[in-house]
Amino acid sequence: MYTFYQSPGSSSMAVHIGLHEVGAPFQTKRIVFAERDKDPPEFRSLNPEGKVPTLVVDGRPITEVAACLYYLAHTYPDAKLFPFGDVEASAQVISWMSFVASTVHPARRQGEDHARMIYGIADRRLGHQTWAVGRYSIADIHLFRLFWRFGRGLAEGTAGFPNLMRHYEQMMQRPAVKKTLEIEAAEGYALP
Ligand SMILES: N[C@@H](CCC(=O)N[C@@H](CS)C(=O)NCC(=O)O)C(=O)O
Repeated sequence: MYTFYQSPGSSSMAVHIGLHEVGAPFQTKRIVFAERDKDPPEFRSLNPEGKVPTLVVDGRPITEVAACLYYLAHTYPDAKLFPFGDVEASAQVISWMSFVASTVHPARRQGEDHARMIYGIADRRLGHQTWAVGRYSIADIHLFRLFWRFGRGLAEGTAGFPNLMRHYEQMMQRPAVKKTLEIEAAEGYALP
């Protein structure tokens, strides 16, 4: 049983989707950004940065969306969330997740114009492919969560990102995504 530190609507949503995709047993501990003094007392020793997601496996924390998703994909290979055995496709998954974490994630804080420019790059990079890398993978989960969040804060809407919109609609059909959104919406999003 994993312990999953999360906050509805935040980066941890990607890992929440991953947990449902693989069917792993987990218990949730919620971090409320508006009440950081109420963080569980053990949280900072597990993740000194104090960020979600933090996934605890046998007492040991895994932090960062990419690492948590990588762990789940490799621990539950039957879920087929990673292109095992294909080195080039594996490198592409890592490339996408690095791009999402280092370039796409921070974009929104630099203003809508900058964010639209970065999401334009992501849109062109995705192109007409159904999934980021040949077939569905953890890269799609990571990309989806950022676009989901981006779309909510946009004054000008998501027009101009046809490939990301198509990807978003495909993701919204997945049972693990539906289940995660249902649970997190019921908890109440605290959008960072
Ligand atoms: N690079 C991290 C980013 C995680 C992150 O920024 N989490 C935010 C929520 S979206 C957080 O926990 N913020 C709380 C804080 O900064 O104190 C990842 O990919 O997991």
